[in-house]
Amino acid sequence: MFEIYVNQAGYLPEDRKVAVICQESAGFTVQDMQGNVCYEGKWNYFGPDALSGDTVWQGDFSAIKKPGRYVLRCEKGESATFLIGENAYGKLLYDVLRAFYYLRCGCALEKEHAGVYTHAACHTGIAVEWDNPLVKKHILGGWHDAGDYGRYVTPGAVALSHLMYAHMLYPAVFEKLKMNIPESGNNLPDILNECKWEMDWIVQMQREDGAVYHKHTTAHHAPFVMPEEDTAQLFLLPVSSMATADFCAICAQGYRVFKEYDKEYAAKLLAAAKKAYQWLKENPEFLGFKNPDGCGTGGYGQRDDLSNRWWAAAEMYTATGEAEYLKDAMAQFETLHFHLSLGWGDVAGLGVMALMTCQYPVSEAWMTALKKEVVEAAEKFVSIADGCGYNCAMVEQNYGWGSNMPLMQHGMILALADLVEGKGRFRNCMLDQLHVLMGVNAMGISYVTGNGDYAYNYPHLRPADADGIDVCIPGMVSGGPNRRPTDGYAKELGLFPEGTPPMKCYYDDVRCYSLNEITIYWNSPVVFVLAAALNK
Ligand code: 9MR
Ligand code: ZN
Repeated sequence: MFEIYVNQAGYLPEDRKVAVICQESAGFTVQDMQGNVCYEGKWNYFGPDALSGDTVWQGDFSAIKKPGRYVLRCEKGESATFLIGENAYGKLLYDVLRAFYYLRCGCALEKEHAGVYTHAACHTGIAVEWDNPLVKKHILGGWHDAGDYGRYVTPGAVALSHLMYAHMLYPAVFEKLKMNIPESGNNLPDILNECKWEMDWIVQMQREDGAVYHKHTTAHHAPFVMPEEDTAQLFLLPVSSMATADFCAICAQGYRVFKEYDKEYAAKLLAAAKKAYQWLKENPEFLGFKNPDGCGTGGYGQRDDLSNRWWAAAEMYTATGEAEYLKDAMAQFETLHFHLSLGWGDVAGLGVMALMTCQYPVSEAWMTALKKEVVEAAEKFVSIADGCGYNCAMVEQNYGWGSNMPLMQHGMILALADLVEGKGRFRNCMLDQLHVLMGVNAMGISYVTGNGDYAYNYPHLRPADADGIDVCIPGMVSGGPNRRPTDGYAKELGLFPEGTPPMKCYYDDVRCYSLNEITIYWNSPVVFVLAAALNK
């Protein structure tokens, strides 16, 4: 634990750089690894900060632009070391993107690509329908969702969408990025190779009639064993309208992305999307999802499917330019309680991203209104961040299960606002959210494994525990602080006495799934924000 908090990955040379300390100190120096003083700075008193419970001083060292590895020091202590340079986020981006490779299901992870984190092929059995075991389907692939081994359609579609939009909006960042995955060197950028792994799984989740199974899991979460040892019967859980709508949206988006590289594959995705859309039209009522008796894997239930249907319509229009989809999208939009949300449940923000990238005509008044939503949300985040000693754009309610998701989604929205406006006025605030994730937070911790001198290391992630290797697989993003942990251990351990500030409701322990699990949709927005940061 360090006394001075910095982004433990580092900073791009031209960006703002602000460290935090929570005790009074005369001033600080920035030193290189030889101990040479490169800069002397002063702490500026920020004052008491509500959500961390800390009294905060900030120290600006933006003046240092020379590439190198540095550390901050003062008479009260020091910071983690960090990089300044164009490549400050190189390892981080590589690791958070490669996390998806480590989560691949249905194949072995070989030494050549996985290093020490190998395992044999997993979840290769034949799945049966939960309600009718006579219906059997051999579905293979996808990413494990999280600390558990399930494959779920709605979160899978959302993570895919974040990654594919990162590539679509910031292609230069990924052009030459080689990920050392089995497909590296073919004609696709590696980020799309990784996406294809999930896409190939998701298309198998569609039923003959166009509807889409909600999830592909065992009846209960496996014990903490390696994935290939989780050999319990696999099930296809009932179809839901959310899964069908998200499936439709992601296949339509996939069509746009893959048609540049593989027309046949893209056409297959569009056909699947159309079939799902047809089912949605014929089944306009909400078909939600609740775990049936005897099933205990993740629920991913929702109260309605309005945002999912709107995302689907928006992606279908953007993919095809057919007027009927736009008409549907506009009608769906009217029924929504619109939130610019990019999560596994409310996906309305992804519909906005579809229309923002649409080549076909969309009414100017409507586009103006949608863009205004983005810019106003970003302005709100700036004002929240200005009121926080850590420059964090989060309110108390955001500190729930997986709080690093709103943190990074706010970063995504700040990036989108800059795309909409083209003035760059939200860049600092967007980067601040990344800095929070990477160490400028009340725990002084990096929430990405293997990245930073003081990074968390014990996620609730089955293989990371079962492999017997103490150093965790790198690039895994923790769910992060949760002011109302629901797992037994957090309670049993008496971790957070009444009044613990939300930003401090965190503990690095494998047992604490409501504080320290990982998921694909907590990693994917980090990839997006990093791409925005690097796209200059
Ligand atoms: O990420 C989900 C979080 O927003 C919910 O509050 C929580 C409880 O319903 O579930 C989380 O999702 C979990 C999923 O159900 C199963 N795989 C692991 C997910 C992360 O903990
Ligand atoms: Zn598996």
